[in-house]
Formats: sequence, C-alpha cells, structure tokens
Amino acid sequence: MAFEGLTERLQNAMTNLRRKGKVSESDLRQTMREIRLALLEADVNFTVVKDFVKTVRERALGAKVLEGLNPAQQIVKIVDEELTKTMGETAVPLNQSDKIPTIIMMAGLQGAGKTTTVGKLALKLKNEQNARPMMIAADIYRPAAIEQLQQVGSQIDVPVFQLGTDVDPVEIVRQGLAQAKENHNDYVFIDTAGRLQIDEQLMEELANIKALAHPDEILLVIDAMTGQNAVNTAQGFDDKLDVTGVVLTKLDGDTRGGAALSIRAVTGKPIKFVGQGEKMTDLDVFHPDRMANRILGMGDMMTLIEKAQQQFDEKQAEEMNMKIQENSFDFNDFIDQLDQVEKMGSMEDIMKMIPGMANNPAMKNMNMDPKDMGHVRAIIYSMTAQERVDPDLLNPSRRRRIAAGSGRPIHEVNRMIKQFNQTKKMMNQMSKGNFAGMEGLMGGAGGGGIGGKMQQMAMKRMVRQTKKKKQKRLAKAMRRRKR
Ligand SMILES: Nc1nc2c(ncn2[C@@H]2O[C@H](COP(=O)(O)OP(=O)(O)OP(=O)(O)O)[C@@H](O)[C@H]2O)c(=O)[nH]1
Ligand SMILES: [Mg+2]
Repeated sequence: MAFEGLTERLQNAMTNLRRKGKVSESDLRQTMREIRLALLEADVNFTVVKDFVKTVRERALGAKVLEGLNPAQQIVKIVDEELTKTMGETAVPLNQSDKIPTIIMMAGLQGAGKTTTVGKLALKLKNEQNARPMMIAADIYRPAAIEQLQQVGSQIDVPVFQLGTDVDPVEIVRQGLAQAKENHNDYVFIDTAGRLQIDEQLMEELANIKALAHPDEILLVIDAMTGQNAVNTAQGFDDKLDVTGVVLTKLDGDTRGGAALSIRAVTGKPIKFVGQGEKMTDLDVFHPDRMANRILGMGDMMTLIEKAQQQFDEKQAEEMNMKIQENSFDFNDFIDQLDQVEKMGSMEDIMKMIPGMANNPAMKNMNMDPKDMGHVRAIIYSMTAQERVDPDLLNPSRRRRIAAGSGRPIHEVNRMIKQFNQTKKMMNQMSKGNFAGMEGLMGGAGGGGIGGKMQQMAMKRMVRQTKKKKQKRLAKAMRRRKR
C-alpha cells in the first residue's frame, strides 16, 4: 500500500504531540525532527525536506500556534497545507490546443508505464468528452511494442497508426499526424520508446519528434516506485525536452512517497495524473490537497465520493444507506455491494480512502481477492432466500448444507459469515459517525477540511437518529399509558 510507512510515522509524530496538551518549543522541535526523519525515510528529496520542515516550523512559531487553542491540531493543519503546497496546490488540467488535434507526446524510461498511460488517458477522454483519439506507435525498438499498443487500442476501441519497425520514428509521427488530420481526430497520442537509462540517442530522437510534432503536451511518465531516482530522471528528461507535465504511475504499489512529494518541488513541473493500477480505468487526476490528506492518513474522501458517483446508482446507494442504518443489511445487499465494489476496484482500495481507515487494524481482514469474491458468491447463492434475508438463521447444520452446495470447505463458509457480520457491524458504526481512529487527528476546534466536515455531518446524523429513537420510545410509553 502506497505511503504506508510515511503515513504511520507522520501519524505517530502527531499523536505524540497531541498527547502533550500544551506544546512547548522543544516539543515542536522534537515533532519536526520526527517529521523530517519520516520524509527522508520515504525517500523525499533532501532539499525539499529541509525547506518543508523549515516552513512548517516558522509558521508554527510565527502564528503563535503554541500559545493558542489546540496547538497540536493546528500543527496538523499546517503540515497538511504545506504538503499540499509542496505537491503543487491545485490540480493542473491537460493542455488543450485551439484547433484539433491536441497532440500529446509521451516520454519516460523503459517500463515506466507510457504505453499503458496512453491507453488510460485515451479512454478517459473518450468517456468524459466523447473524444475521438488516435494513437501513434513510435516505439520501433522494443520487441512487440507495436503489438502492445494495438492490443491496448482494441481493448478501448481507439485506432492505432503504425508503419512497422523499419520506418524512422520521426517519419512515423509525420505520417500519423497527417492521417489524424484527415480523420479529424481530436487527440493524438505519440507513444515513444523507453530506455533503461537516459541516453543521448533516445533524447535526440525525442527532441526530433518534438520539433516535428510541436506537441501541446509532453507528458513525462515516472514510476513512483523508483523514489529518489525518479526525481533525477525527471530532471534529466526535463532539461532536454522541457516537459509540460508528469504522470506518476504505480502509486498502487508500496511506493514510499518520495517521488510524489519531490517532483513538483524539484522540477517545477506539475504532476497531472496518477496511475493506480494496471487496468485501463486506473488513472486519476492528481489533486495535491487530496494526496496530502491521503499521505496524512486522513483518507481521500473526495476521490472516493467521485468514484462512487460514477459507478453507483444514486437511488440504490440511498437504499443501501437506509438499510445500513436500520441494520437490516442482508446477504442480498452484500451481493449487490460486491457487484458495486467489483466495478469500483478492490475493497482495500476503497476502504483506505475513508478517513482513519488507512491504518485501521480492521483493514487487515478486508483483503478480498477476486477469486475469493467468486467463492463468496458461490456460498451466498447456495443459501435459501430466507437465509439470505435473515442471516441469524445460519445454524451449524445449515452451514454444512451450504458448504456442500457451494463446494467450499465449512471453515470458509464460517469465515465468510463472520466477515459479513463484521462488515455489517462496521458499516453500521460508520453510518453513526463512529470512524475508529479518526477522532483526535480530525476532530476538535482546528479540524477543518474534509475530515472535519465529515465528522460534523456524521455528528448531526447521530443527533437526529438519537432524537428519533427517543421520540419512538416516548410514543411507545404514551400508548402503554393510555391502555
Ligand atoms: N500496478 C501498476 N502497474 C502499472 C501502472 N502503469 C503501468 N503499469 C505496468 O507497468 C508495466 C510497463 O508498462 P508499459 O506501459 O508497457 O511501460 P512503457 O513505459 O510503455 O514501457 P516501454 O515501452 O518498454 O518503455 C506493465 O506491466 C503495466 O501494466 C500502474 O499505474 N500501476
Ligand atoms: Mg511502451
């Protein structure tokens, strides 16, 4: 999981501070030391760390935070804001040409994710703008590079222009652009070759392609797993090509975070997108503020909500919410939920976007493999309709029958039912605003931002529910008295 160590260490630093109540200058110095170490360990560029720590310290001292209310809380806020600033403040959209086509050229080392990202971006533009993109296969060196792009193209139904491996890449691009003009494509992607290291010949070729195509956007694709090296690579490419934006890939892996935090500050070039998986839909706009929240373990609620809005039928979601609150969530809902989850991505991905969940021990039990999902379905489909709506019916003999029916071992049936009950309980608690691990970091007077708002909303809902319950109880008592 990305940022795991960094998140944990930053949270520890904040927790230690919060325990103090009153914060002295030496407490602040200690916290800053912990933050500095956490960042360095996450492979953040040394200069970036130095500037970051200095700014946070100065702000904390300058604003007389230590003397005010909730100093720990306010320092968390400052850290959050400065992380956001380091990564670029706001999302930067894709450059757009005045007249079609907008030309997007890719650059990056071998295996960084250029070809995959071309496909993801083309699909995104198709889905969001009804765009008609075309892709040019300009990697004539790596075996099967053209076939790979063609495969991506057929997967997302986007045409690929190619002239085999015997034509010079610059010539391929020239003819490809002519074809795109003829076909009125509104976006053209140029998929270029990668090398293991920055080499003269490749840079020369990329520079020639740039000179011919005048791209509106040169996207440098960087593998987030390469940490500190990623920053050097970025610098190298940028010196030669003057790139317009960065795509950070493999943020779904266990990257320590260094690249995400350093690239903008070192190169001055914005990260525009992040790749978070191998699927064509696994590309997201890079929002520095959301990323800062994610790094601090506050969850990326906005992206979660957007993902959910894209995939969820709103009415269905509302019904689900009602059921969760009434605690009448059953196995049929569980199956619906599984369907939705499979559409959205892995359960773990979704859960960790919820505030306080990133490091919640419950996460450890949430790992659901697609294969397991199939087994879960088999088990649920072997239940009777009655059992599905009333999970309490599931006594040992019924469980044995279900195991036989689904062809799954009994311990797996038991585990699935246990998991279901845990999920149900957790969802019910969350719907009551009970985000374990969230209080403290997010609550209190200074706790603005998404977390604060979420908690306020949850609190309001809880008050409403309690009122309703009280009214019900009162009404019941009145009826009894009348009798
Ligand atoms: N987990 C994960 N894998 C990714 C991501 N982006 C790309 N990959 C994988 O990384 C590998 C290399 O991706 P490519 O798109 O072929 O990389 P490339 O830069 O075109 O590589 P060359 O053409 O050899 O220079 C593939 O297995 C991709 O599936 C991502 O965001 N997350
Ligand atoms: Mg490639």
